[in-house]
Amino acid sequence: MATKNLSEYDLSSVPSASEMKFGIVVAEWNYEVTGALAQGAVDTLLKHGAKEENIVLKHVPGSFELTLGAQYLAEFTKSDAIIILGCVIQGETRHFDFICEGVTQGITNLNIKYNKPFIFGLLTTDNQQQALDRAGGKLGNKGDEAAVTAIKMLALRDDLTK
Ligand code: DLZ
Repeated sequence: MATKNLSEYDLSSVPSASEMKFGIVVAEWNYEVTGALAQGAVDTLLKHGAKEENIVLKHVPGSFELTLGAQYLAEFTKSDAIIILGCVIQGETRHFDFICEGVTQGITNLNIKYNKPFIFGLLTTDNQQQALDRAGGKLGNKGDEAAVTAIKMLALRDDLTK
């Protein structure tokens, strides 16, 4: 995957997503950023063959709610993989640390509990400009990267279970 630009990758290394089903959960906080992440993720899934009807996109209020939102998608939809998109910007309170730690641990636990990919698409930045740079700006779009990661993880599952 890309290191310098989150949207740069070898197209030929991405399998077809035509038979895959995706859930996407997006935090409404910092929506200028998270909306762009979501658009990037959807566009990338479609680019690699995913069918529109196989993509379920839902919103939650803030990043702290992403874990439960992702669990709802796993429980109540037929999603094979869940893409989790949020943006936490460092402020003057310790909210930043609490939210980041909570979501990171929560997503890790979901991967194990459901034995399916829950993709970490949470931007954790010092300021809004750094976030915009990674949401379709000069450093690409982390939503694109998250979508490619979801496809690759499902392809790995398919390879090992065929
Ligand atoms: C409260 C809060 C703060 C201070 N900052 C952010 C942020 O930068 N990004 C984000 O997604 N959410 C933030 N929130 C909201 C929390 O994630 C959560 O929605 C509330 O604490 C309610 O549980």
